Amino acid sequence: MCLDAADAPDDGLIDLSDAVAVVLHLFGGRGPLPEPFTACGADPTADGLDCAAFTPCEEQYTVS
Ligand SMILES: [Ca+2]
Repeated sequence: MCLDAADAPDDGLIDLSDAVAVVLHLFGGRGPLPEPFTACGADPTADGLDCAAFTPCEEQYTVS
């Protein structure tokens, strides 16, 4: 499970604001989501969320 991947605005919480951020990005003309948006990689922001594995990136990037 990769909770970091669900934290769209990178605020360290999983809540409705994540869905709103994605909708605004896709349909509201908002700029890109926080890094590592569009790429595989670690979340550069320290927070309480973890990313043990993210299937689309498993062969490209592994968190140890
Ligand atoms: Ca969030």
